[in-house]
Order: sequence, then C-alpha cells, then structure tokens
Amino acid sequence: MTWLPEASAHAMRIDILLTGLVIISLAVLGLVFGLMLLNVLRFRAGRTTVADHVAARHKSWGFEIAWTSATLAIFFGLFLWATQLYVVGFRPPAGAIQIYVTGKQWMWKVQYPGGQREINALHVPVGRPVQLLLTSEDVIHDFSIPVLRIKHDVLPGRYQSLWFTADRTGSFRFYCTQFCGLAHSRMTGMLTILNAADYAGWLNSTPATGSLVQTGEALFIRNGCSGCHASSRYAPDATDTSRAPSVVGLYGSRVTLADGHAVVADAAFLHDAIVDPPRRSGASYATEMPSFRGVLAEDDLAALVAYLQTLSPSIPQDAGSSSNAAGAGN
Ligand code: HEC
Ligand SMILES: [Cu+2]
Repeated sequence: MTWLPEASAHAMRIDILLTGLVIISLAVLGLVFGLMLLNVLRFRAGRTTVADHVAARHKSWGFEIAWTSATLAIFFGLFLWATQLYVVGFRPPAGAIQIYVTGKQWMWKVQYPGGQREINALHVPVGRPVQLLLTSEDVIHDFSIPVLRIKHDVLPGRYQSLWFTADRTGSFRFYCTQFCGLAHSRMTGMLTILNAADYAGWLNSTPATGSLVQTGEALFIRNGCSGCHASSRYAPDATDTSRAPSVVGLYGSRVTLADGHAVVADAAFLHDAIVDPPRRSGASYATEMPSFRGVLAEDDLAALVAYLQTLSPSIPQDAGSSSNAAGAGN
C-alpha cells in the first residue's frame, strides 16, 4: 500500500480503500471475462457440445436472489466505507491549528494564527491536527496535497475546510488541481512537516506583525463592526442587540436563517456572513449589515474570523462542521 508516499493515517486509509476497490473491480472483471472466455472455448466452432437452450430457460430464483443481494451488499458496503472516510474529512477535531490559505492567480498565500505569512509554502507540526481554511481571490482553484490524500475546490468569496494530522516529517509538494489560467501549472508549493521543536523555532524566526486575532480586533473597530455589533468591549452598550445580533458567543452556536435552515456558526459561516450577510429568521434590527465583498481583502477576513472565534472562549477552536452558510447543515 505504500508505493506512493503517505504522510498521515488518513492517507493510509484512503490507500487501503483504493486498493480494496481495485481488488474487487479486478475480481468482477475476472469473473465476467472468465465466464465469457469459458463459453467461447466451450462452444467454439467444431466442438460437439451444443448449447442447451432448454436448460438455460430454467431460472433458479434462489441463485438470482443470492447473487443480486450479495452484489448489493458488497457495493453498498463499499459506499459506506468510502462515505465514512469522506465525512471524517469535514469534521476537524477541536483544538486544530487554523491556517488560512488563499488562492490567487497564480499563487497560494498562507496566514498563520501568529500572524506569520508565506507564499507557496506551508509549515505544519507533526502529530497535531491542522485545519486549513481555504478561499480564492479570483477564480476557482483546487488545493491538493497528494501525500496527505486531501484536496478541495477553492471558491472565491467562501471558506472551504480541510484538515489533517501529519504523521511524519518531510517536505512534500502541494498543487492547484483546477485549471485556472495561463500559469496554472506553476501554482504549486511546498508542505514542510516539522517536529514540534522545529515548528516552534520556525514560527519564532518568521517575522509577523501582530497575531491574527490582534489584527482582527483592530479591523473590527476600524471597519465599524463594533458600532453595530455588541461585543463586550467596544459596543456603546455591550448587551444592546437592537442594532445587530451580538457576536459574543456566536461562533459555535446554532443560527436559524430566514429560510428556516439551521447552521452551526463555524469559521466558514463567519467568513461568508461578512461577505454576504445572511438573514436570520425573525430578524428585525435597526440597521442593515452592509456587504464587505470587495471592501475587505481575504487577509483581513481571515483576521476577523480568527478574532470573532475568540469571542466564544469556551470553544477551543473550530469545533463546528465545515458547512458554509448556504451549505447543508448536517
Ligand atoms: C450597520 C450595522 C452593521 C455593521 C457596520 C456590521 N454589521 Fe454585521 N450584522 C448587522 C446586522 C443587522 C446583522 C443581522 C442580519 C440579519 O440577520 O438580517 C449582521 C450580521 C452579522 C453576522 C452574521 C451572524 C448573525 O448573528 O446573524 C456576522 C458574522 C457579522 N454581522 C459580522 C460583522 C463584521 C465582522 C462587521 C465588520 C466588518 C460587521 N458585521 C459590520 C449589522 C452590521
Ligand atoms: Cu489555481
């Protein structure tokens, strides 16, 4: 199972699944072609054996039902096996390190919680869950790290999430796997998986201008968010929700939208809400939330999302699902 390098337990599970699929497909192929070949040889011209059409008309119901249900069980089992692996990919464990990745023709910009930034490079520690919050500044890209067997389309104006726990150190390539223009083929980068000490050293030696949360807090005031949204420190009255819903404790809570659909306010929800404010069910506020699409750059949105999350201190990090505001709540 290791003819291609793997750098996580998940990658191993994906490979076992794919190997299983190949083996079962080969078995089915072998059976069908084996029977064909057998009949071709048995009934070839010049042989005395003649097909017995009368016997062939006799159907055995027991046999029919048995092979139909066996096939159904096997393929439904495969479906459940694959689905379970797929679903796990959307549930980052609480406490995962959140790293913001923005695709842009033709590069990947990466922002760390400590405020460090880099381009076409991603540094992560081994053995700790990492959640990537992915978005694009222009067209649709797709972020893929083959060695971890994870990939996701990256859409402008929304957050998508991927997570992984790397289990070996080393350097591996990541790619854009969605044709996105002329220099698409150069839109790659290097994932470096470090041990805990090297990671801490790397964070320290990489310059940063304030943590994401600090930057986000400043943006929250500078863009007038605090003028409408009660947040314990800045609103004229911390509990006044006549102008806008409170953002304290919003992250991780359940929000019912105007269409009756309830979603968990995760990082993707926060991001998408700033770009494209959702209507809450029964909302009646004295103000209207302006859209910040095109007003705030993705770097700023990442900082705001990081800041808003700290207003729900009981939740260590992204504990919600990765569904976005319009996605299906699960
Ligand atoms: C002019 C007032 C105003 C400003 C400025 C404003 N908002 Fe809002 N915001 C609202 C209102 C009103 C809603 C509720 C919309 C609804 O449910 O109809 C809202 C909804 C939200 C939501 C959705 C969550 C929820 O509880 O429904 C988030 C997140 C949010 N705002 C964040 C921000 C951020 C971040 C900023 C600054 C970049 C900002 N807002 C600026 C008024 C404002
Ligand atoms: Cu691309």
